Amino acid sequence: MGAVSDREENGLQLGNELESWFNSRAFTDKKTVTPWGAPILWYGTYDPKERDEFYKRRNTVIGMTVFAVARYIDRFLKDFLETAEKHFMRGQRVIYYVLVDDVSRVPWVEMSPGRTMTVIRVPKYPRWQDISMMRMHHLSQLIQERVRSEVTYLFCFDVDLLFIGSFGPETLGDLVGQLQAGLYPARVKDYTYERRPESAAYIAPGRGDYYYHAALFGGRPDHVYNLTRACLAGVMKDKASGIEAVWHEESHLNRYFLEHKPTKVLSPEYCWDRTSRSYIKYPRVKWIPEEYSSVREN
Ligand code: UD2
Repeated sequence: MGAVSDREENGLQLGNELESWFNSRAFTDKKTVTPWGAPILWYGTYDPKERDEFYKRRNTVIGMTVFAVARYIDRFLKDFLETAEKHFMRGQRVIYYVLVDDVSRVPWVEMSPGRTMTVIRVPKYPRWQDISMMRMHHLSQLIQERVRSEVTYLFCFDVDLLFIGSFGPETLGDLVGQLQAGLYPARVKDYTYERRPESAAYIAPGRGDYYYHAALFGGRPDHVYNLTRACLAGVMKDKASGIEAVWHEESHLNRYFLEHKPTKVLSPEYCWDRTSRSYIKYPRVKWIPEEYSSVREN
């Protein structure tokens, strides 16, 4: 699909580009760079003013997808969108792609100038597991049909989240993964990867870098497209083999990121599970406490 990476676009190497606004030496008590040289973003690793200057010079449009199917529309969507309007890419051009099974129940949310919302109808699968996993199918279709020609970067979010702090353009990159708060830091052997070799999401013991969270991922549309296609292929292969990965599409996402390393990694501050930890200084998004019995239909 011929993407131009951040590095190629700027004519710079990753390290050089980051030196302009990313400080990899900000902390000694937490990792700021992955073993393959991608930045791990924490509050304090960048200067927001320099970051804003850096992105102002680019004509960037940021897309964001969120699915709300069945009871998730009434329970989560309004708060999610209202808090995103306060904190997600403030001052940037944003297109929200809201995927729902009932268009008539999408709440009205006032948008700031330069920000628009598009509502797309998706089917309601009978099982919540399929509602969650088949997002990979609908995402890949949406990227192919319109997102590729409409935005520069795309983020894909779960809906049972609230934005509580600035989620800004420092997070933009070719392929962006999020460290799952509950498994950071953790030993590789404790990551909850799919361990059954029959599954397409299988990761062998001893392998793995981090445990990534499927509640949020992103990148340039063509990279996100490749990710969604690969995860969907894994889900469908598993269905044909009569197996379902332990953490559904999240297991397939972890397998994908093992083989296609993210170029930018978001620390647990960017999707926080509300547990108090000394290294969480500035949470940006928090999960709403689980209410599975009241929101899931099976
Ligand atoms: C976790 C992950 C999620 C996914 C899932 C797979 C978190 C915060 N999220 O979510 O990314 O990997 O595990 O097991 O840990 N949805 C609906 N209607 C439904 C069911 C799901 O709209 O009836 C959508 C909605 O956008 C929701 C997402 O699918 O946020 C994931 O479902 P979930 O939040 O119920 O699953 P959860 O919290 O176990």
